[in-house]
Amino acid sequence: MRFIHTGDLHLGLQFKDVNFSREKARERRLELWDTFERIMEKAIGDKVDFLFIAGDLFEERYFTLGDIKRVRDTFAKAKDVNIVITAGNHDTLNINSLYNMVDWPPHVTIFGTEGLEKKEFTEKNTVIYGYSWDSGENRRDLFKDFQGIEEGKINILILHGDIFNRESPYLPLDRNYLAELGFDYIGLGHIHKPNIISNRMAYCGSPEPLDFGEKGEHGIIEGLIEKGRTRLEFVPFSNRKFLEKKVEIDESHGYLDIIDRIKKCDREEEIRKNLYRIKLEGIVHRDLDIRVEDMVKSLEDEFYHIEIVDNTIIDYDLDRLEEENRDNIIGYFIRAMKEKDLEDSIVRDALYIGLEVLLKGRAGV
Ligand SMILES: [Mn+2]
Repeated sequence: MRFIHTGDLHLGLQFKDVNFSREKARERRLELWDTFERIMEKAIGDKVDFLFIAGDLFEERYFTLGDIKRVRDTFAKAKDVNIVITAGNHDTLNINSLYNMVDWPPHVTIFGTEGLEKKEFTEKNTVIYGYSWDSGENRRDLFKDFQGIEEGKINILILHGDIFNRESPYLPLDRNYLAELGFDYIGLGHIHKPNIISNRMAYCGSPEPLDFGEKGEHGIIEGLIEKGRTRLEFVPFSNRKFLEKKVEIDESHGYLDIIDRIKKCDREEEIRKNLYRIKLEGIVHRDLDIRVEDMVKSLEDEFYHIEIVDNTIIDYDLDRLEEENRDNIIGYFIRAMKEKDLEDSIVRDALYIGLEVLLKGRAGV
């Protein structure tokens, strides 16, 4: 039995947590749709038996009736794939939800909200257990009446929940307990970082990353269950990646040097495609004013998306500062630090950071 496991697509997301222009947010929303459609095409092309969607397929706050019809029509094309859905906390299933506004084709199964349910797929010799959320928070004990898996069949569990935090308001799950139940595969949603927990359990992660909290590769899980063995593979699938890069500078670098170093933080084709947060680190010459807005403007044509965080510290003119502040705390501080070893980079950093605080305090008086 072959399957694709996805979830946390968040179709319709507004990207309010990301520093996007309206146009870029719109473009990114279209990319979420594109990735959803590519996953469906892959499921059809690979002739998988099942496509599991482990919650947060869409953002109910922003989704429309037209949108859910588009989802239905996309599913309709994959008529030979059993599509199995458990709703999560962003696409909850209840009387008002869009899930209930359309008629789903027979090969689409949406789990109910009354507790853990079992669905049988006789021709695939497979039973699937699942549960859909009906509200935004959830601490249900889904397994209190669980009768155990069915011997001789492939047993699958699909859930949207949290195996990492027992105090989580988002369906806390006991990982060890789940692992001992004997499922051939447990497909999880909710945590957006893809994570193969064991050879029979995985978070698929968001196939298209949604913000700088979701850095690196994102994709889908492909699985094969054969003769009691489960094989899993994470397959990168996203259009773009969120990436964070540190760029080190020192007192010798001018504005153009810094721009140049930022441009070289990654390969050109990557820079044109991905979403970057650049962290400037190190010591900057005292005459150089780092204005990140200006730098972003200078780099906008090269990068698809760039944000710059300035973590640099200023290289002060120590002799002049000491002279000007002979009788106050700034002067005492410089002298005290000079008595330690200023060649030592830790001492120097401490000096510069301390001076920044002291000089800012003075400016505020
Ligand atoms: Mn989610």
